[in-house]
Amino acid sequence: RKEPEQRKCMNQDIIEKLEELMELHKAKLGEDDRWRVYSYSKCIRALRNYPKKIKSFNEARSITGVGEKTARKIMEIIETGDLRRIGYEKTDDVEAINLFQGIYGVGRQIAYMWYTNGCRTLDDVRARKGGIKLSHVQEVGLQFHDDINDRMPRSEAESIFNLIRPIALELDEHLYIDIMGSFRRGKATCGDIDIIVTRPTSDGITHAGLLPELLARLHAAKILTEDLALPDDFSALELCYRGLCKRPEPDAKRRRIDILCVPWENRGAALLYYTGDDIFNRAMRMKANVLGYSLNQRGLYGGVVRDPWNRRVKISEGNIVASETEEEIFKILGVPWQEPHERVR
Ligand code: DCP
Ligand code: MG
Ligand code: MN
Repeated sequence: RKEPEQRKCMNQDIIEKLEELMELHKAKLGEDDRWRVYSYSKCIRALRNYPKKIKSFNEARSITGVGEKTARKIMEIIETGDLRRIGYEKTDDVEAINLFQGIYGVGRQIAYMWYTNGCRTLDDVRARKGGIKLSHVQEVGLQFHDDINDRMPRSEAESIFNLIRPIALELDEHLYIDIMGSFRRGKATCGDIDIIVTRPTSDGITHAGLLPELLARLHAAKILTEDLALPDDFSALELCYRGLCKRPEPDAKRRRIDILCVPWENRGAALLYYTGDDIFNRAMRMKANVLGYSLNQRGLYGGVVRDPWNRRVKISEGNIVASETEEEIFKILGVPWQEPHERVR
């Protein structure tokens, strides 16, 4: 469902084959498959950054992250244009499991279980072959499988947003609402619509209570059609909704929609997080960590104390040093400002 990669590199043919193989291992459950996915992803990253077309085994082997077995695979791709291993790994379990994992709400474990119960196709799942049971979310995911796996043109995301915005502003004319994600990055197609909602607090009113009322109105307007995930606790400060929506035309497709409702003072960090892309976010978080900060969708935190034995564990959360604007966060991290469309890997 990800936007196809535009950027080409010197070893694109090799990367594509290794990615195909990696995807096959991703579908499997074994400990060794997990390890292979990790090692192929490292190798693919190294190949992306390698500036020359690889010509020999020794050259491939000299790249950090490329082991002996991978170097042999690289040579096979160079010499034959193919990788036989892909064929061996493409067993029917992998195909069925990949298919089932394409259903919203279905992970690897469930997909595997359905396979074990004899399901091979979506129709098998629809027929509940093997006596399998589906959660409500999986049922919705199955019913709208094709719609959900289709990316929408940017114009459709915009037109749905233009239906939502007036309804939101009618609820509270002071609220701030905008589209984030791939749309804000200027992509031609969007996998879903990511909406952020917040509200200035200068008159003493906050964003609290906005989301449930907005959801009720969007349901009443028949724009929201199915809920996939509601916040566990509507009194939390930061709320995230996932669902399906559609335009009013009878033949309109269901589209995935995410709505994030955040406190006004966290809006900059939320905008930054929700604009992405995910790889850019990872780079920003890493940069923050290196400088002794910690970055999440709520803000940039300073004075974080980490457990020296396990750097992932924070002994002290620290305190927010920036969260109101994206600009401040870039500035403190010493990262030159990047427009949303530039925020890609
Ligand atoms: N995000 C992230 N890490 C994740 C998931 C999301 O940092 N694991 C952030 C960055 C994403 C943004 O949230 O850009 C929106 O998430 P989406 O999954 O909707 O991704 P995009 O909007 O970027 O792409 P798509 O067009 O496929 O929806
Ligand atoms: Mg998105
Ligand atoms: Mn999303």
